[in-house]
Amino acid sequence: MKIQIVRDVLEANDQLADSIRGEAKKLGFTLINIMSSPGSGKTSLLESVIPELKKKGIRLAVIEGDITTTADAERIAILDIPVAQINTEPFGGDCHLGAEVIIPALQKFDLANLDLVFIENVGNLVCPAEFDTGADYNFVVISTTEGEDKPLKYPLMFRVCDTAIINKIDLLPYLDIDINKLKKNISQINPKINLMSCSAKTGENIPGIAQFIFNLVK
Ligand SMILES: Nc1nc2c(ncn2[C@@H]2O[C@H](COP(=O)(O)OP(=O)(O)OP(=O)(O)O)[C@@H](O)[C@H]2O)c(=O)[nH]1
Ligand SMILES: [Mg+2]
Repeated sequence: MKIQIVRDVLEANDQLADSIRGEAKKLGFTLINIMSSPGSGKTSLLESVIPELKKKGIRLAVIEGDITTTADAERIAILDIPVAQINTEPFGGDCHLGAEVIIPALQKFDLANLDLVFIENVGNLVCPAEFDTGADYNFVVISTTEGEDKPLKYPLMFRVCDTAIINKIDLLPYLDIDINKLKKNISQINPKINLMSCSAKTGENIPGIAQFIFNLVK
């Protein structure tokens, strides 16, 4: 008898993540995983970008990941799209979403009739970067209030992401941050990353970000 040993948790996660990407390809939907520190504006970005995507005819749904509460899911449900909440507290309060929790969340949706599913990961700039969710694209949101040095101090997040969105640019007049230095630090960690900036509050550059996401949809 041959016994297969799964070498580690990350290897098991990677296998599940690949199966999610295979299913998304087969069914024809795109999966985008949005990560950031707590409070950088992931939900706010979704709230501003989703109406634009709906206007373009995109059929979408959102998976919300939080340690506890359904607060973000309730904010998204107002936009009249399907939303599934994952709370990690019942299984140890994980600070990230692994592929094994994305699978049952996806099963709550009518996937054959969706073009795009967003994952809002647990607010954390470290752990979510280590676990492949099965997403086709990974986005990091970083707000102007976090300082220029975060890409250098938390490099893995910026390495695994295809796209970085600098949010809260409406606050620039009130902050000491040098946005060009922040952009330079992001590009230093990942020269290939797509770099955009916006204000989810005022709507500045939101149409451009919606168009960018529209172009990623299969
Ligand atoms: N001034 C300003 N405030 C913003 C902007 N985007 C979000 N906020 C505020 O920042 C706070 C956090 O925003 P959320 O969208 O809840 O952030 P989040 O990343 O989803 O937070 P978690 O899910 O808890 O990690 C809220 O008070 C928002 O109103 C922005 O562009 N400008
Ligand atoms: Mg949120």
